[in-house]
Amino acid sequence: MRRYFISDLHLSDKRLDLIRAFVLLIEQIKKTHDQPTELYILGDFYEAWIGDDYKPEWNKPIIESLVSLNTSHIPVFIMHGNRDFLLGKAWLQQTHASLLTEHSLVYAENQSPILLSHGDEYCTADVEYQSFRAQVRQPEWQETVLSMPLANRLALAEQLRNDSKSMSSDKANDIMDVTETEIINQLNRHQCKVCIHGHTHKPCLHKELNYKRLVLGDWDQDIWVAILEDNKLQQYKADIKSMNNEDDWALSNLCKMHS
Ligand code: OKV
Ligand code: MN
Repeated sequence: MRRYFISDLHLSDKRLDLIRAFVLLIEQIKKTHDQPTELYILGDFYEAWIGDDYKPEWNKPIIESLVSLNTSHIPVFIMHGNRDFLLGKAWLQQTHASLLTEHSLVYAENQSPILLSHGDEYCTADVEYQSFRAQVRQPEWQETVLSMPLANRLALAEQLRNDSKSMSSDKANDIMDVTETEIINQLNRHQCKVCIHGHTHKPCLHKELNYKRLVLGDWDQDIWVAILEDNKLQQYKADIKSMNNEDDWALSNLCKMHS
């Protein structure tokens, strides 16, 4: 069994190079499909998803790639992040992806389960953010927003994005990171020894005494992908320029981040 984990791609029309990199990655996942394979997207797949009725041209290759995985019998699982919490049933139906809840477990062979999350729920030191998060995750708030015209939603998302940019420049770096004890609590609650999340844009494999925490990188100058195979979990990266320049970019061009 081979499982791929990606997070924080932030796909949008502003980064067609990232969209191309995603399409190339999917092509490679299909080409090397020699055993049961799954793809896990741990949130913030899009830079800002404003509703499933938003159907921009740039999203077509992305949807096609996801559909092609389903056709190739590679299940896709996706989780909401803080920028794409409006991904809904229509999008899931169109892509044939399955929605994962906040704390999902993946059962690797002969191992305790692995805890999956986006990661923002662990940033509890940022009290202001947690209340914002609670608000935008309310079904009533989401219904109100989804009833607005697309143009207004686009503007709202842009405004919130700018609010966040000016706020985060005031916030200390540690406030914006996860609170380790929150993670330990969730690991204990689910009897896991390993977790994978994104969100913080601080890619790393933290090896603690009793557990491991793999933090996926965000897609920007490099793309990041973690692979779980034969009970081994490893994060890889590739630089986006080399991906977009090469005609035949292959998974073998991925570079190990840490062991
Ligand atoms: C994070 C905070 C913004 C605090 C909005 C659709 C919708 C995406 C969005 C884009 C911006 C959140 C989600 C962010 C934290 C803020 C503002 C205040 C207190 C929509 C898709 F609904 F409006 F249509 N946004 N982001 N804030 O940059 O992550 O922490 S954000
Ligand atoms: Mn995030």
